Amino acid sequence: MNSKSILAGAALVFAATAHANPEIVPFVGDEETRIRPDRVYTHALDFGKKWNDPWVNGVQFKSTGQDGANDAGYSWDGFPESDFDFQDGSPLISTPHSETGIYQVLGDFNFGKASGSAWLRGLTPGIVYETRFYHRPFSSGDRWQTFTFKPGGGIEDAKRFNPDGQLEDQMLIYRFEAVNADLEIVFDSSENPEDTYHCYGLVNEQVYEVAPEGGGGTLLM
Ligand SMILES: [Ca+2]
Repeated sequence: MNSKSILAGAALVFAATAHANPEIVPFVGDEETRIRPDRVYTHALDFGKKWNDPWVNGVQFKSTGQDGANDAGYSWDGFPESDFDFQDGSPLISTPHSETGIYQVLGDFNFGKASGSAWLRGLTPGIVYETRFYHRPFSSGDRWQTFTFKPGGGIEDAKRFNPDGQLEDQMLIYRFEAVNADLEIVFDSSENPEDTYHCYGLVNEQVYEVAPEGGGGTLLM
């Protein structure tokens, strides 16, 4: 089987394989966030207190502390507690200076969780979701982190990454089929314990609806 055949097969059987390796993808501005108003978001969270409920591409984020719930019945808890706001005039290193959209999401963050778990709750088993953490470089030093995503069923998918290792904004993307109602994300900053993850904002998007009779479902492109 050549590589194209493997890729095609992977797409067809994704509902059965259920999860993919987390990946880091650079992005520039709202247009590359992959956020779209025609998608279903169980969570669209903005951490930090400077900006209140910002909008990105027609999707409104909910400003929050370490835990909370939204009107759609989804909740979250265990996220970093301390908040930090960039002061007016503080440059965003790599984001276009629109002062709207993802600029606001990246204008404040929570931090201080060196280790331990956070959860996105209320998911529907059998539905495939994509969680995306949005972050930006904060300094020129190292900020090595490892996130381990645990959607249930003993599945653990880890990604080691350094948000400060480049001059570009990045997304940490994890696609998975929900096994339980909760996605657990284990934070680990032990490589740089003084430089914990800066949690700016995230979404959890429904990307693939699995048919109840195993008929393949509907891929939402
Ligand atoms: Ca934020």
